[in-house]
Amino acid sequence: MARILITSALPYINGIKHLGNLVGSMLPSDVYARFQRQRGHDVLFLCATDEHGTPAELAARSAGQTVRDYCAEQHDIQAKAGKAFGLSFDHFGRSSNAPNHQLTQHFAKVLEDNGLIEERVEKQVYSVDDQRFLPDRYVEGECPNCGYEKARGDQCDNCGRLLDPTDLKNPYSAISGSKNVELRETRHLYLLQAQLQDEIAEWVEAHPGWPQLTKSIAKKWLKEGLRDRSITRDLQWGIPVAYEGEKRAGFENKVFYVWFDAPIEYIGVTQEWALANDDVSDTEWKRWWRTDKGAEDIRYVQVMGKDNVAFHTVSFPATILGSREPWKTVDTLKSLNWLTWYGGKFSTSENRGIFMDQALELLPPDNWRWHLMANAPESDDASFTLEHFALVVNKDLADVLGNFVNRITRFCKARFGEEVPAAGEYGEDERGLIATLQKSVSAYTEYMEQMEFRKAFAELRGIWVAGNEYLQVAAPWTTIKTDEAKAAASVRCALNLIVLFAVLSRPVIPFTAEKMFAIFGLNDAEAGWPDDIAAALNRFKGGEAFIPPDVLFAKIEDEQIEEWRQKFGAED
Ligand code: B3M
Ligand code: ZN
Repeated sequence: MARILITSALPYINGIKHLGNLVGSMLPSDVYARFQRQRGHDVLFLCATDEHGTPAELAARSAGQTVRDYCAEQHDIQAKAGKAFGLSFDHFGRSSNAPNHQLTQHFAKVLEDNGLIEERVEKQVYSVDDQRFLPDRYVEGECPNCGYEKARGDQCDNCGRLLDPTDLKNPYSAISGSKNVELRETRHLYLLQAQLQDEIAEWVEAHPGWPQLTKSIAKKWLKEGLRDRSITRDLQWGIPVAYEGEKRAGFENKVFYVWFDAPIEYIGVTQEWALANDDVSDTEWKRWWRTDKGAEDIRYVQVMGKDNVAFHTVSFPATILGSREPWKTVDTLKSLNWLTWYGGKFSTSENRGIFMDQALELLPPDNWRWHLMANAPESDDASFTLEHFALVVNKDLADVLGNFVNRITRFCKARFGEEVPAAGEYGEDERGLIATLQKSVSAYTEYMEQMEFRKAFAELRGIWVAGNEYLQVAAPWTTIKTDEAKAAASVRCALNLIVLFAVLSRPVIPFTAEKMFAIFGLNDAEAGWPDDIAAALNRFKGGEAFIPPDVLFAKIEDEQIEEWRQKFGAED
């Protein structure tokens, strides 16, 4: 049994997440965590809301709430949506909670002790009318790259270029719209990343097994050369620049930059999890994070969208390695491309795309989970369309899996009663099926281990199809006329297949798996992972009671697609 720590990138607090965010980190990490738990490993799966920075302040302002209330409310909304989607976090924390404050201040202190932090005076945009500095998104203006007029201080939404607020032409305040802005000197802490270049390059080299996308992004940043970066901001909301309770002189009105504290929350949420389990000893969370306290044999897996990779392969390692303390670093870093909405951006303000809460008003979570994972944006960006979604749900879930389960349970009930039939022996057809499944289950398992989700779920779909093909050939509805024992054996085999399918499908469609187990009065929590397919298909020997389920998956009709297209801004 291995110990596996899994973290999903932390969803930002400024509103409920869309399907693209979901499949970018939270859902694939959940599927993987569920898989590894079923394999019998000791899994700790964590996530939290990322709550600091200017987007949180701006969103709170436009909602007419204090940022503290706004974050508390949005955290609960996201926690509830995650739960409804079956995201099986062992804890869902908040980057604004106390553990992250202590840890972030601790890291800054040791980095400074190690000579890796320096105060520098720089020029920042200051709004005379608002009487404050305008960091990051608090300032907007014309993009120096493409000329877009509403570029934000940290990034241009039109061309994607990362910006510094001082780069903008004709800048104005995002708070008041005032153009009465000027450059003023302000003091900030800089993390001297350039000094860590070789060390981080070496650390990246030590992970040859990272997926291609992860490696290429890390290498691109290293090649450009690491630049020292400012880790403080002139803001109120955030983690105060203080060491051991004392605010740092000259930094009373400043906080740490959100991208400095957000990854540290991976450690913070581990403490939150321990505290939520009444563990105040500091031993348990350290067993997952400190290599001098039992974490040396942890396998640490991070999952994130591609835009977050640089922060996890370069910036966060700079914090961790620069601390010169024995912290655990990531072993496997799975990154995903974008899921687009009909080739474009999901957008709340422009009403384009489906968000997590809306999705669940339309259909149960497993429909989304299956489609998103079976079509995950792994090798490239992928476009979500309602037409393709309906096609996949109708074919894979309704016609293949759902139909198999309904057909065989109903047939058995009608001809043999609500009990697994005991008569007959497995023959040629069953042996052939077992041999086929033995191969495809091991391929499926291997792809899941590698977190190659598209390939894994193509394999799983193939397993369901093999079940249908078996039933087509064994045709108990025909054989029953001439050889009742043979028909009984194939019905028994097919009923056993339902449980095998439930076990294998559970990481991706847990709610449906639970229903499939319930057909036989089984508890899904006892699901392990099958090594021996012959044994799995001999689980029920006959006499076990069952209850045919209601239809597992309803088909999506054309009228529904049309209605949703209108409602969610679909365009070809
Ligand atoms: N909050 C993802 C985003 O909003 C960002 C991830 C933080 S992971 C430490 O783009
Ligand atoms: Zn631009």
